[in-house]
Amino acid sequence: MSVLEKTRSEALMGLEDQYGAHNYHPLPVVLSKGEGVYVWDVEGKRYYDFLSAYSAVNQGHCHPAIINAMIEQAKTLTLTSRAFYNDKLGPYEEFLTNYFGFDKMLPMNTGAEAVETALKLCRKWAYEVKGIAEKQAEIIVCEGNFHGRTTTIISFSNDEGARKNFGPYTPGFTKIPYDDLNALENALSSSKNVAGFLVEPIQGEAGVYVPSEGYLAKAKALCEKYDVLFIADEVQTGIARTGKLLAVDHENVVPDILVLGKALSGGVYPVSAVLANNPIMNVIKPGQHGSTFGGNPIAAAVAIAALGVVSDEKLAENAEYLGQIFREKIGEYIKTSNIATLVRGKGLLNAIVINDTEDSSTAWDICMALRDNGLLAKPTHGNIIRFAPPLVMNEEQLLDCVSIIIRTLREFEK
Ligand code: IF1
Repeated sequence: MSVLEKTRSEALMGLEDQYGAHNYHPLPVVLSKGEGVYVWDVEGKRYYDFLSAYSAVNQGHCHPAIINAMIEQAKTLTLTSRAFYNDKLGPYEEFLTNYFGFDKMLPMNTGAEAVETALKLCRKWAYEVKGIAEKQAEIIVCEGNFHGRTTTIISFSNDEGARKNFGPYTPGFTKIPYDDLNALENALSSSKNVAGFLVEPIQGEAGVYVPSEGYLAKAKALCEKYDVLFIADEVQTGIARTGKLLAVDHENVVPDILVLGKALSGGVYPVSAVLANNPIMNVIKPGQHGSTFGGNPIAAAVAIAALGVVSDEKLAENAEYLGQIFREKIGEYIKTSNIATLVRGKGLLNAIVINDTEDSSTAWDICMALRDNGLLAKPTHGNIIRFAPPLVMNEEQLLDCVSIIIRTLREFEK
């Protein structure tokens, strides 16, 4: 790396520092190219990407089938708004609802917008179908949740960083511990006004926290018992990440409302969607919800191509297979390690717990060393590192990555 080139990285980080809001603290690496499981920095150094843009790039960077679909559509028609029909939205809606097995979908752009859509849909259903009295609807959420950054969504977060001084907060949410069926049944039975239960099948931000086996299926059954909508936020866990198309598929759960984002577009374009059956989706009438960009022709073309890649390249099966190997190999290493204490996850959504306190910088320091060794990952807390490579990885690449990770962790053995 020449002195001149090094200055380029620093100059670019300096621009962000000077002209950009300081709402992030990125790992110091400036990327300028991506292909498959790899990204390159401006100095030309290649890395394995073990974040996949928080599980948006499941199909790998710049997948040609998705990029071509986007380019072709971009040359033809980009945006009509929903004031008019366009020739891509209907076929996309048909494709998506068949793909996931629901009557209808509602297209949005970002994950947070899709979560907001699900919450609005749930409340409206509660008043108009379930018969809850005006303004009384409650939605149960879980401690440690992450569902996005809007004022309503952060109202029910318990991450102080995400919440503090952004109030007043939106009422109507009841928080219960995650992975606790007794708490769920208590909350369901103690009020007639419960409209929905919003849950991540695996809590990502909390540190890839996988609930006990059977939790999701039993939670769904409880929701049915109390006539409450089970809302699955699969923005991060969906689209093959955990070794099934959806994480709820591991327990054969069909949510009442399914929330998708991120890898719905392969990370190429902001595309999100909410899926539900007619008795729920039909409560939304013209003028009651929408978005300028939601359902635009580029998004439609990109999402169809992105889901095509998931099926054609059997990404769920690959994630399942490689995830087993990852946890087995890292698990073996952990037996003899005093720096790593635990590996957990499903498919290729995994985390390693580091033997230090939550407020330590050890996980960050390890991520810096991983960067130097050619692999990019990000801590989710001071002592947890998330490992989520693109699902197009092959076994040889995964084993190479495992050896980089173990070699790096060994540098931190005391
Ligand atoms: C950031 C975390 C991941 C999500 C679930 C909705 C959304 C997300 C389950 C909102 C978004 C992101 C956003 C990103 C960090 C990231 C994240 F660490 F914060 F928790 F992935 F693990 N539901 N998750 O995970 O989707 O509006 O962002 O499209 O920088 O905030 P969005």
